[in-house]
Amino acid sequence: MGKIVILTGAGISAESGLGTFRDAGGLWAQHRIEDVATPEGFARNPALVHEFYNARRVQAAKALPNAAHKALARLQGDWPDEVVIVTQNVDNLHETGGAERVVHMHGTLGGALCAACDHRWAAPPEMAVDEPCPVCKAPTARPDVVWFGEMPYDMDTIYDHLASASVFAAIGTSGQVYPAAAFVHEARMSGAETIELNLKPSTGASGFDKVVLGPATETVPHWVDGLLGAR
Ligand code: BJW
Repeated sequence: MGKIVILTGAGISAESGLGTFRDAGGLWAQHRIEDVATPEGFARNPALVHEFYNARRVQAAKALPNAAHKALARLQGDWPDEVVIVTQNVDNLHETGGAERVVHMHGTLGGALCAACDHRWAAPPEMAVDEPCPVCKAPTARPDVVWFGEMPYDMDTIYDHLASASVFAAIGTSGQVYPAAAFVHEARMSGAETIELNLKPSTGASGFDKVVLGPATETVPHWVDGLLGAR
């Protein structure tokens, strides 16, 4: 059997109505990355960055988990060994879909972070410029998400899991953002079987043992059924 490590990206939430970043008409077609997803952009224009994340927080709060999120939760509950879900997504659809342990390597829309003292707290639905940190009172509250140039969260834990994985799956991610894009190589070096599930082959598709194409709401439940049926 063995441990299964699953990396998810924006594609798994696309059929829940949340936009991806790099697909046609995606978030990066509407906003400049440098303006809304870097610490420098936040320093230049915090109002714009809060506006971007406030809108996404409202949209994410209305979204419902889809069949792919629910299938992964079922796998986590029924697989006899550990199933680790590492998501790059800042929504909470894995959790509302029933998953119990989720590593949010790029943070969450539900979190606020003090840029001065690193204190974290639950974000209000709308964050505002100059909102004070509840602990140090500095007016430096920001969304608790990981921007370009910042260190993603829980990297030591993730690399430990990759080193002991029997199966590694990447679902709905373009493979264009590091370090997540390199997880498949880490897992392969540890002897894991690797599989990509995506609408179309990602940038790193040739690095996987197997690639399954189609919408996540179809491919993921089918893949999970196969794993659980083969036990
Ligand atoms: C479907 C579907 C359906 C659609 N069914 N599928 C030069 C070389 C290498 C690296 C670097 C470099 N220069 C700079 C870097 C590092 C940089 C980086 O990677 N830059 C690249 C642009 C080159 N990375 C960083 O800065 C990271 N930090 C870092 O590296 O720290 C140092 C370090 C070193 C070593 C170890 C550890 C650390 C931080 C990256 C932070 C990314 N932040 C964002 C914003 C987060 C908050 C937010 O949500 O706003 O994270 S950017 C954005 O991209 C977001 C996503 O999580 C991330 C990945 O996107 P994702 O999920 O793959 O979405 P898309 O849109 O790209 O793809 C969607 C996919 O779904 C597609 O494949 C579709 O086909 C598919 N799809 N519908 C199935 N229905």
